[in-house]
Formats: sequence, structure tokens, C-alpha cells
Amino acid sequence: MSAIEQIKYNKITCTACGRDFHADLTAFDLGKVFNEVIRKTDMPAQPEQKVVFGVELYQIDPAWTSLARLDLKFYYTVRDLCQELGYKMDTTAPTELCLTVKAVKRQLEFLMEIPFSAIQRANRHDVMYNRLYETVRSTYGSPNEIMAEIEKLIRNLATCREDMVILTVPVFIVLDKDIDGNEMASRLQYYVNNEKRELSSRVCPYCGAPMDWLAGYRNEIVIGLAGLPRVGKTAFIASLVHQLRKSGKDDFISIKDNESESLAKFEKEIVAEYEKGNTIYKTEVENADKIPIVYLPLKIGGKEYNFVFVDMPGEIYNGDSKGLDFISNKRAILKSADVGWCFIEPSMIDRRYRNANIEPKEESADRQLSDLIHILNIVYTEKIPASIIVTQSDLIDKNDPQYGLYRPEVNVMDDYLRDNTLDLTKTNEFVGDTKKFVDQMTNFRLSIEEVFDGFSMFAAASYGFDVSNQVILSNNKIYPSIV
Ligand SMILES: Nc1nc2c(ncn2[C@@H]2O[C@H](COP(=O)(O)OP(=O)(O)OP(=O)(O)O)[C@@H](O)[C@H]2O)c(=O)[nH]1
Ligand SMILES: [Mg+2]
Repeated sequence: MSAIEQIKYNKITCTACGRDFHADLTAFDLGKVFNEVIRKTDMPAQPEQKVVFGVELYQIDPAWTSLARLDLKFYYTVRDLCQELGYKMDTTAPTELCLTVKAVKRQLEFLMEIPFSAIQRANRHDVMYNRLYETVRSTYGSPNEIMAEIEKLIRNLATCREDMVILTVPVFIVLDKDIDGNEMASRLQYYVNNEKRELSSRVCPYCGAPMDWLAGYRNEIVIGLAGLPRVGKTAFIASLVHQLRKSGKDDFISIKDNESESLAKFEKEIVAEYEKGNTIYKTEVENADKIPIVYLPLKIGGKEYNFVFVDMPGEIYNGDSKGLDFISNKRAILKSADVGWCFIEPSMIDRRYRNANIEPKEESADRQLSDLIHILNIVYTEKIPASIIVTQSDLIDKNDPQYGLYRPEVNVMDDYLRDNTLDLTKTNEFVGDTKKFVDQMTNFRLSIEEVFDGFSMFAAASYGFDVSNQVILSNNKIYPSIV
């Protein structure tokens, strides 16, 4: 790892806090490791196990059980492990990791963002203790008992020598290679009572949130989804994954591997329903854990990318500050998007194309547009490139031959895979027709230009029929039009 500085590692954007960092700076949360060591190391009974992999295991002072009863986050990058916990990188064998009083103090200072002396001076009646209480995330006992454990820990930390070792544990960092062959930490193995355990999930070095298994392996492009409720954002991503699943690994474009947990979850919960022609569940503000963030590893013409789709419940674009609070608290990653995909439904452009089975919005199209733009303006202080996607294009076809934007027979990828020539004539024609349609709403393009740095435009139908119309559900075979 000595040559780390010269290597170009892939960027990772944390899905929880939205901050960017490079793949060599991913961290591991050792809170679980320390807990386990404190709870399970049973040395007096087995004196022959006092040394494991040359690491001398300490008899843990019972005073530190409070550390195990609290659930502190201890996340460290490999560099921190070396500098703060005395770890020596060895690619062949486990080496000693050593938790000292000083390291615990430093971690508390890092989590609380105040010096230890201030923590030490406070007591359980101070507001700071509430924050401490949240930080330790303990499920041990009643609030009073947890407070007592916190006090005990602080007291111990304050009275013990800083270089005093609380525990030692043999640790081995398993390296893996990104697609360019750069080595990076992928898992952390450790030993408790001579038994091997593993932390397989890496975490964000800033906030400690777990990362997708795929993060850091390829060049990452974050796509933020925008559009009002029920416009068809989630269905479009489902349709996209469905189309891409059809191409094989040697094709011009293909999904790379199946190691993304988020993709597997999305396929199971959403794409499978979509493929059956069923409605998919609504993306809900109340249930942030269920809002998809999908890692899609793609090979496009010999290059590999991790696309990260950040889905959103349409309500957050309704224009009020609640939406912005939601983004800051639950989906800060949206602000770090590299590209925006902005979805609009045909009725926003022309009332005649309203989907009769979806409850009409009370606001006028102008109002809806200005609400959407208002939020986007605040989220993207720097302009990013965008795609404008007119959804539910089958509605446009039905009523008006003039635009006829439902064209399931136009499929650039299918054509390319069949003839191996990228003929964009039909696509360009289609994009031109979409523009003509959108230009009926005079302020649309102007408004979009306000927030995005250039954009392409096309119409799509994810299902190709009105899935919310119960009458036609007997014949619900999907027939998407998605270019
Ligand atoms: N006619 C037609 N309707 C569609 C199509 N795709 C989606 N819809 C309709 O749009 C509805 C909403 O689709 P979603 O993908 O859930 O919409 P969303 O933008 O994710 O909505 P929120 O999660 O509420 O923000 C569906 O239930 C369908 O009624 C399509 O291809 N044709
Ligand atoms: Mg949705």
C-alpha cells in the first residue's frame, strides 16, 4: 500500500451522507469487533491461547464491559488503522490491532465533534449527554442503565493512562483489485478465541454508513431521479434493467456481474413485478429504507461503469421545504449526482394526454413545473447535464397521430446488437419529434435550461399500456418503448 498516492482510485459517493471519497479511503467499522472481543475473550480458562498469530491477547479489565454494552461506532480507514491502532499492513498474515484508551477518546471526540475534556466535564443532565446517548446506539437495558454505562466509560477513560491497552486483536485486511488492477481493501478478518470472523462490509469514512459491495470497483456515475409523484420514475428504471438483462456479456452493452445487493433487491421487489405487468409499489417518503438506490454495473463498448440510480418519491419535488429536509436527512447523495434524469408526464405538456386512471394533480402544469424547478435549483447549485424523459408515451400515441411518440419498434440497442452498426437516424428523428412535443409548453425548455447544463430528450413507455387500468389487466404483457 506504499504506492497508494500515485494510483488513480475510483470515486465513491456515500449513499447516506453524499460525500465523495476515493476507494483507498473506505473504512471498516470495528465497533462490532471490539464488542465481540470484550464479550467473548475468555483467557484464564485457556492459557495456551494467550498468543494468536504472534499477537499477545490481553486479559481484559472488567471495567471495560461498559464499552461492550454501548454500541459505539469505530470506523477507520486502513491508514487510520495503521496510524492510530498500531496496525502493520501485512499481505500474508494477521497482525496486531491494539485499542488504547487514547484511541477510544479520539473516536469519541470525532463522533461528538468536541474535545474529550468537554465530554468529561459534562454530566447526564447536560444536553450533550443526549447526543452521547444517541451516538452510543445502545440496546442494553433501560435509559438509566445506559446513562450509567456511559458515565462509567467516561470515568474510566478519564482516569486511565492514555497509552493503556484495552484490548488487542489479530486482524487481516483482505485486498482485492478494482477493474484497473488497483489494490484496495475489501474485507477485514479478525480472530476471537482463535476463531476467524469477517467484516465483509466497508463503510463510509465520514459517516460510517455501509457501502454497496460494488462501490469503488468501477468508475462511478451517480444519476439523480427527478419528477413529480406517479410520473413513472421507478417503472422506467425497472424497464431499463429489464432491457439490459436481455443482452449477453459479449454484447456492446451488458450488466457486468450479479454482486450488487441493491440491484438484486430491486430486481426481486420491483423488476419481477414489472415484468409480470403488475403495478409496482409506490416510492414512499415515510419509508426511506425502501426507496431504491440501485448500483448497476455496466460494460459499455469495452468500458465499465457503476451507475448509481438514486430514486426519489415524487412528493419531495412538490415544492415545499419538507422535500428539501428529506433530501438533506435521507438522500444527501442526490446533491452529489453527476447526471440528472428529469421525468415529465405527457399531461403536463398537453392536458389531453392525461392518464385517466391516475388521480389528476390539483396544481396547474405551470405550477407543477415551477415547483419541480424550485427544488432542483436548490439541490443543484452547480449545473449538471441531464436527460428529459417524457413518460407514458403510449398515451400520446393513442390520441394523436401527429406526435405518435410510442415507438416500441425503435430500439437502438436491439438494432445495434443485430446488425452491429449504430444507426442513429431513427433515434434522431425520434428525439426531434419529442422536442416538438415538449416545445408545446413554451416555458419548459427555458426552465430546464435554468437548472441543467445541457440535456437530451426522449419519450418512453415503461409498460407500454396503462397498468393502472383494471379493465385491461387480463392482457398485461409489457411492450416497452424506451429507445
Ligand atoms: N400508460 C402508462 N402508464 C404508465 C407507464 N409507466 C408507468 N405508468 C403509470 O405511472 C404509474 C406510476 O409509476 P411509477 O414508476 O411508480 O411512478 P414514480 O414516478 O416512481 O412515482 P412515485 O414513486 O410516486 O414518485 C404507474 O402505476 C402507471 O399507472 C407506461 O408505460 N404507460
Ligand atoms: Mg417511484
